[in-house]
Amino acid sequence: MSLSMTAALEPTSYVGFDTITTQIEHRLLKRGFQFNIMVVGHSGLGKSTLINTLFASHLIDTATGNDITKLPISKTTEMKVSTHSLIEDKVRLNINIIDTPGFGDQINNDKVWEPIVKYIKEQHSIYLRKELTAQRERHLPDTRVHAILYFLQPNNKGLTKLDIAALKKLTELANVIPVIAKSDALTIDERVNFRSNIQKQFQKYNFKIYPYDNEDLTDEELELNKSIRSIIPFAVVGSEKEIEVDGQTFRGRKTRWGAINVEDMNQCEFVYLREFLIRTHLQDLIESTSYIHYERFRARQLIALKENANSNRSSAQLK
Ligand SMILES: Nc1nc2c(ncn2[C@@H]2O[C@H](COP(=O)(O)OP(=O)(O)OP(=O)(O)O)[C@@H](O)[C@H]2O)c(=O)[nH]1
Ligand SMILES: [Mg+2]
Repeated sequence: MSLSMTAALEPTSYVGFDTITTQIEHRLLKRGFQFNIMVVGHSGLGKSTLINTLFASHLIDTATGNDITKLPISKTTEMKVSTHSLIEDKVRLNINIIDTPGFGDQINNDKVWEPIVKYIKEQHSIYLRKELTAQRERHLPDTRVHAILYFLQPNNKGLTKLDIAALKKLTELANVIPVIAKSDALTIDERVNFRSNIQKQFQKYNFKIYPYDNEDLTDEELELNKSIRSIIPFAVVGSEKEIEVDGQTFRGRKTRWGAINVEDMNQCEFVYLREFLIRTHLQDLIESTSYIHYERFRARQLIALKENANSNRSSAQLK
């Protein structure tokens, strides 16, 4: 029997299979979407604050800054996973936020990324075990880390040794999106310069920074990725507070140079980050985690299992 592709026919009367997209949509809407995002970087860079700014909700605790009356000061001291459900229109987004303690606080900062690496691998491993059981659940719960926001200090120099070591590990395991934290500390010119230095370092060390191109993408999507790559790392400013300037209130910060509106594209790149992360690449982040990072983990594990089984068998034969 041979299967041949023929030219597409248009039925003579309406059949209705064009509703399949709506049918899929209904099913997906019912189930909701799962997105797992992790923040990593040096201590006190506004990691927890940015997450709250991003989802416009107070999801996790942050340091309270000067306001020591509001104890306890919520510096992140251990890895914390919090689960939230947000609703917009008919879409339910379940978010797991993995907040990690800042680097640089420990006496020995040699391997501070190890618990983070361990967490990411563990989620892959949990998923794989679920996948390999004889009676699989219909929808496996997904805790795999879909995006890591990596915070760089606005030091106007470049990556620290710790950043280099951590980024090397993390970019091999997950989708890493670096941001320049607290960029209100830099002038616009300084940001441009700093970014270009960092981009050169990324190239030098050959870090695979998200987004990735692939053959499924259209020309427009490739073009979009290219323009995103040119502004990575995004220079962001986070704030949970509304401030009032000249009768206008907005989410922002007061700085030495005046007030910064985090939503204003001319003042910081927070809006670009949100656009990219949530409005254009949310699905791609989830898919690339599964197809690239998890797949690599899965292949390695299964090969190792097989080799183990083979060597057990041959040692049994030797006995
Ligand atoms: N100037 C400035 N301050 C910020 C920014 N984002 C957060 N902050 C402030 O920086 C302090 C630390 O913020 P957090 O969000 O707790 O920082 P973190 O990175 O989670 O800190 P650790 O959990 O201790 O690593 C708080 O006082 C924030 O208000 C920013 O973009 N610019
Ligand atoms: Mg924190």
